[in-house]
Amino acid sequence: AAAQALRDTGFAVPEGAPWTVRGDLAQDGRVRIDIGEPPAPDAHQRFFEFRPQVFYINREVELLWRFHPQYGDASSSWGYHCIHAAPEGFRATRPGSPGPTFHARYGAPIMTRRINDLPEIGNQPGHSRLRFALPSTTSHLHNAHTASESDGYPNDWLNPGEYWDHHYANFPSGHDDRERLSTLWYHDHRMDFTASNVYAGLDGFYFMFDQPGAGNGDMDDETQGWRLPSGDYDLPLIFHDLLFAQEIVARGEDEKETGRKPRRVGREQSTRWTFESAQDWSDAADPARGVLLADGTRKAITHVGLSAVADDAGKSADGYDPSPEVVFDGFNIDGVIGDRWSVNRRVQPLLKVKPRKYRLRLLNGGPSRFYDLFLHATGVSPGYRAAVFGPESKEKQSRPATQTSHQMLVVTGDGNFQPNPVLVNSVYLGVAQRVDVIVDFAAFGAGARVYLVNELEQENGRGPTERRIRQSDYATDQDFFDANAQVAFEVEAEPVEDESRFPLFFRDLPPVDLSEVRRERLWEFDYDGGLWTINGDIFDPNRVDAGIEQDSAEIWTFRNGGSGWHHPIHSHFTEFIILEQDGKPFSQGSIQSELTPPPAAEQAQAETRASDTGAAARFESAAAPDAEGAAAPPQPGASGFSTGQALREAFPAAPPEAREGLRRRIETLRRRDPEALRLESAPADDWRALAETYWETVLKPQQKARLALLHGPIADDDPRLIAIGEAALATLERFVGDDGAVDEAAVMDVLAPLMEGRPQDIRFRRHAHFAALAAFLPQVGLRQPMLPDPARFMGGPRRDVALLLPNTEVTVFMRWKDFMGRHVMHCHNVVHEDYAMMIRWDIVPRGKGFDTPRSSDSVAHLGRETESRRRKHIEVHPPGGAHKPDDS
Ligand SMILES: [Cu+2]
Repeated sequence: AAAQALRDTGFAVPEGAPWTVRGDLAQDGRVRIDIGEPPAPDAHQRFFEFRPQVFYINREVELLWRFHPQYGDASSSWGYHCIHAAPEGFRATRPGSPGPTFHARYGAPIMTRRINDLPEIGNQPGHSRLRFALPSTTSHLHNAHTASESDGYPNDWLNPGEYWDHHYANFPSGHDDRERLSTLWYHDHRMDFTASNVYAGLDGFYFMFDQPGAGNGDMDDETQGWRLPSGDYDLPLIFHDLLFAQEIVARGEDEKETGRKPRRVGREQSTRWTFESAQDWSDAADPARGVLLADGTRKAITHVGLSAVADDAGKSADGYDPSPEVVFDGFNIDGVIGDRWSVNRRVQPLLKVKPRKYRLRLLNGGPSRFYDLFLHATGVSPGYRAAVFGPESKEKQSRPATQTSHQMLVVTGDGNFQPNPVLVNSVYLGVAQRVDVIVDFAAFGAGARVYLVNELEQENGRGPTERRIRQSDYATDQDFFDANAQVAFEVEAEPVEDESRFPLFFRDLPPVDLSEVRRERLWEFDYDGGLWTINGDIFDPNRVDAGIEQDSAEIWTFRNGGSGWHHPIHSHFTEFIILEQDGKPFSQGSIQSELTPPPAAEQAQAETRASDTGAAARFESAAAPDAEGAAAPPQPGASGFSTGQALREAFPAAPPEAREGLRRRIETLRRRDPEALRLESAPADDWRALAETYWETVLKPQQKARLALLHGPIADDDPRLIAIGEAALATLERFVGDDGAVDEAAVMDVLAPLMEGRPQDIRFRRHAHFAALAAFLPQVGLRQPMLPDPARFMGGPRRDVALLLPNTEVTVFMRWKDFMGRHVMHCHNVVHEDYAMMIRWDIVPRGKGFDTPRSSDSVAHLGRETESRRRKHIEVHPPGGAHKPDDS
């Protein structure tokens, strides 16, 4: 009857949908569950415009988990048990952590009923064995375009036995296709307990794909659209560092109660294991669990992780070896650092991979550690490095292969497709950041071991030291990998089909339109008396710190008031476009972002070239894709793009204010760093020779590697390679006068067609001129043509986490569309967040915005009563029988 009532209001309830069914779920009869009342359409903004087409029930459960073969059978963890509710019946994933990977699609809205089935806290049997976490939960889908009431607001928490409906409308902000996102993740966001609850296991991936027939795009199918590696070859990898207890007692019970002796298996006794003895988790994972496709079906995909020993803690724990429990120091306000590396909550797993391309979705799940990930390999086939990726310097060429990292092709940063793929040496991840890379394992050859190694030193929760962990500090390469690799891949011999491609273009970023800006705000992040503050205040859900007008944009500046702290800053609901860092402009063409403090040991050396280093590091990676495009225009057959159309889409006529903005940026650059646009140290008759040297030693190997990715092995005299060099040098000649100074008029002349929307007047592909400028100008002024540090990808120009390094500032542009209501901005070192480094901001009607904090009582927006959606569900009762541990 309830379902019929819903249908009468126009809600598309499928026949036999979950809210008409009660009884056993089709999961080997384990769980009988009553899922409560149908969802209430009027509790959701724009429900009828985005009617749910796919229904899930996601239970948060406590379970037994095997972190590592040497750590015993079953530690405690929290995770998810997800059920797809279809007219033809229920299908469930096996409980596990991370939770199931959602394969969502634009155009296919989802309704997920989240049920808190966690045990109560307490010491009695059957109560939670994770003493540090709080079984009170909310769930944030980071950084989806989701209405407030479904967004997992920190105060919208549930207690055990309650449920909450999350409506994921799955449409891009403002219906602008450039706003589309890709790799998202969901995680607990409970006020004051986010760090502990995520650490306990409450997180998972949510992928967004484009709908079939959308033309170009990310289709979840490597025969369509951009043809990225898909299905089995699209691997989610979530990084958590963990700390295990030194002493454990069987299933966390007190010795007093059980009379059993504690068994020591923790940190002191278990030495770090080695990859030589690694268990292959790819074989152990149950292929029939853990992935939810957009149409609600499950597909057999082998993922590491996602597989519990048993769920419903306390009901099925007998017979297991006592195992070390993860521990969490809830009173450490700096941040929590573990000494074991887990990927998908397996400690240093080994995965067997096919000799072909993979898309690796890298996610820093926190709570507090930063990563700088490099790809290393052992047992590589001869000829691999020269033919495919190429050493980026002669210095590296002379080192043993195992001591040279291999490049990765970045496709997304924080879920945003980059305008072009970017070839990088490392991927830097602040907490909550995601970067998707493509790695071709075929290139390494059968039997090769490929390691993803974190080389960023971090000793406490305050942030990384920025010192590189050096391979040469270890007695053997294997010691280095065992100590620092997060995950290892072993390349199998048997060839498989690989229909995936490396596209030349993805989509363009949404434009910055300063005419949309209604307000500018400054947020200063600091520390005060044991709490983390924003503008001097701690989080108060009843105080609204910013009133943002619906359908407007704002410019926010994040300022780090501390000299010893790193803060990865995240704001919900909409992406940042980074305008400036420390007052220096961030151009759309530059991919590298934050200016990284040079390693301490190299500080003195760096100071002598300080004015060049920043610019060089920023622009280095931008040069790779763009300079190549200068001579090798995109092939319509390869990418599906027509060049003219891509250019028209990329450069509509820019409004006068944008043109003015660009002019201002150039002026700012000149004012702040007068050397930036000059070649002062290059004698007029030498600059061309310096440029040629730089081409030969740095850019050419990079371009060769990039061409090789696209077209196969490339010879030194390949005409395409030569053309790139000539085009870049010609561009440089056009911009640089005989005296070595930049001809600003010439630069503006080249920029004009872009700003005025006359793409047909552009001789080279977009950004080619910028790239030549950016790559060459700083370089030819350097005495040493080598970069001090390999190019590192730190997230790109559009993202949802801004890395706020000590004593720095980041200025971003954001726009808010489509929904009203309350959200938060906070530090994503989630320990800092829990110690109050968060603000509430509300989207309010036009004309009702405000600058200074107000009481929430005085803020009118939709007036929806979120309390009304917190319902008690009737009962959940596991059948009682022990659930046998599976092979994992
Ligand atoms: Cu912080």
